[in-house]
Amino acid sequence: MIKYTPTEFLKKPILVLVLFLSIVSFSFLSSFAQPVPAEDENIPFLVTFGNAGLKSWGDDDFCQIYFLSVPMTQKTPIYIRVYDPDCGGQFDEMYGSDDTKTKFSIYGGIGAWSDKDAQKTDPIGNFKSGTILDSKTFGVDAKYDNNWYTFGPFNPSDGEKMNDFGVYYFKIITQGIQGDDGNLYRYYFSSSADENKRIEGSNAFTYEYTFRMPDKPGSVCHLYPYMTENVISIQQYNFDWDADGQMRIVSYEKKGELATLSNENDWKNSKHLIAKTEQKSSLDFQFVKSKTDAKPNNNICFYMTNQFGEFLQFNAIPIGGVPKYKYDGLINQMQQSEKFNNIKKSNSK
Ligand SMILES: [Ca+2]
Ligand SMILES: [Ca+2]
Ligand SMILES: [Ca+2]
Ligand SMILES: [Ca+2]
Repeated sequence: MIKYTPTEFLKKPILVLVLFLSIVSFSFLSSFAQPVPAEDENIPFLVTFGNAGLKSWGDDDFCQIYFLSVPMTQKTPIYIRVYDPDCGGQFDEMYGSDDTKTKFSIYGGIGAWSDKDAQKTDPIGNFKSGTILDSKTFGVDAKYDNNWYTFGPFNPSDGEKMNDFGVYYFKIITQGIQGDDGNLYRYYFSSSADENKRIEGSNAFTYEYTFRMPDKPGSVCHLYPYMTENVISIQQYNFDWDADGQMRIVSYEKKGELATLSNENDWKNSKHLIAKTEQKSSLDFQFVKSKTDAKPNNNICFYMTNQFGEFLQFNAIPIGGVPKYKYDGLINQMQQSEKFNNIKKSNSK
């Protein structure tokens, strides 16, 4: 038998506690990391085509708009990092010559978000509202192929001040201004210029997603629209799904309510009722890729409105956490206890 001195014995539980706490804090940190799309969404890339692209390739308007919220408590500069901003080389969806130019523009100041035109899904009217802070156009560029470009530093107060929410909002507009190719890219909103470090308490959201589905059959992607307390029904709109499986809604009340699907180069929509118990939480809107007839390179657009026709926000980090169907925990518990009872029975034989 191993014998411990009293101090060694004391150290043991402390070590275990330290280990436990570091695991907990690591998983806490990683779940709050800020890649966009977020890890939980399981979306490999955002996509924006050049404005000469065919809509049947899956981008309806050659424009993607994102907002970044930075808490007022953030005192050090922030950076907006783009992975693979070029269009060519790895990842991108090329047709004919490499002729596509993609413009990334960062906005802050008054109106960046609060202008109503900024909160719509079509790039019309004054959607470039606010103050432009920086902008860069990328074509084919080996330097940024499979690599990061960093915008910034920006002072948090360069964003639009939202006193009610205690945050500053930044807007990132990505537009395909030339060519017909699909630019695939991702963001990371960082507190560091040359590495991906989360900005504590920040989040990112958009009103319309244009993204690439994973190629792997059976993959599930997730979007997390937030249901405010006045939402009693939603209408989901999807474009160019290409008969690539199913879309379903999971929430406290819904175990996988099916949504109406688009096919090639069309929009489809369906209405879904929202119960009181689903308000003030996020929905888990799932895109379930076909297992038997998976479509490669599938790009889709997606947005959602409430019963007033207002566009809903999709948050990279779901507000209130990832929603779960009300009986799922219970079913799990029942299965666990059944397993336990079976083990007990077989042991007692
Ligand atoms: Ca590339
Ligand atoms: Ca081309
Ligand atoms: Ca790219
Ligand atoms: Ca498509």
